[in-house]
Amino acid sequence: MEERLKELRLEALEKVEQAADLKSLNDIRVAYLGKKGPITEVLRGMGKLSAEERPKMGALVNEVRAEITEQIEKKQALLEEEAVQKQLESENIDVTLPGRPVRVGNHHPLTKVIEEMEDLFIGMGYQIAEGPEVEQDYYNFEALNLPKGHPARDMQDTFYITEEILMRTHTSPVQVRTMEKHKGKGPVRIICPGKVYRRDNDDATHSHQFMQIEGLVVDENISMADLKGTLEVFAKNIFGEDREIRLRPSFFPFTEPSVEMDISCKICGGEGCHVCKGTGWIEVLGGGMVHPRVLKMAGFDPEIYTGFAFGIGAERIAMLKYGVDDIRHFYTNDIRFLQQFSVQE
Ligand code: 2NL
Repeated sequence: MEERLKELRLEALEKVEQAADLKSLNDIRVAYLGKKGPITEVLRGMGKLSAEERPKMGALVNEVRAEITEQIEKKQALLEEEAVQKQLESENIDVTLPGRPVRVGNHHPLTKVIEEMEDLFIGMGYQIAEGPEVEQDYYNFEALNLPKGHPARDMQDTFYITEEILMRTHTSPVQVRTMEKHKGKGPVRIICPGKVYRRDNDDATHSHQFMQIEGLVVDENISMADLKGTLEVFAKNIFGEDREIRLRPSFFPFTEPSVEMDISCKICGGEGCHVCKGTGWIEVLGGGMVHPRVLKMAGFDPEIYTGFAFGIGAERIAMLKYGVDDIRHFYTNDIRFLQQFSVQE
């Protein structure tokens, strides 16, 4: 019996030693120490022993059982520790790795120049006014001194929806609507940015849809000098303090007198080059003193009030500012083009 116990001890300890995981270790515990195990069996056979042998054998059984239990517990602690270690390793995070970059987009170049111009005019006390892109003939033409049959209506080919409804060809109708709201009382100081539409064939310098910013000031004693000073501030702010401006006489049905403004060419400094076509000057916008008939139709007394207005093509400004040679780049959404206008500036 003693031999059998010693054998069991060796056998069990070796198996415990070799157990690879917690499950097999538990199987060993059940197999050797469980109710149906060999040690319990030995205990049961103790009844057959003599009174002298019984305590001796009892002590040995307890010793063997204690030793196996102890080794199982040690092994269990070891395997548990190993399992934790393994899990920690698999969940290890290298906090020194660089993060995945969050791709930040950027504003469209047209949005950028428009916001820049808005900021400038807001700083000079103007308000921003908006209005419908689908307009009535009256606000787009009639109220701007372009009655039906006027030859100047042919100057702008128009997308008509019905005989009386059209896609606005400029943002002037917003200005007319704003003047009406003022009910003949100044001052009015607004800029109107927005989409406008013309029946044009698209090419490098024409687009059937483009962005315009118009400005309008109506008050007592507004003169051409105010227009010139305002446009000079605009030109130097947007294109640089080193730029000169000049006004040339022009014609628009809604202003009298009318002017066009040029800025000095930065590429050649006035010498003449391909950008300014040899003149040293680049045309950037049109404007003038609001025609008295336009003031009158919008409810202002032209004997008391005068005003100036101007119209700027946002694409033209962006092309000059950023050196873009084809207006279609603004609308074809080539990401390589658009990404060149990201944060750094
Ligand atoms: C251009 C020229 C211009 C205006 C727009 C205007 C508006 C009202 C009254 C009088 Cl309500 N004038 N706007 C005046 C002169 C020129 O635009 O070449 N734009 C791209």
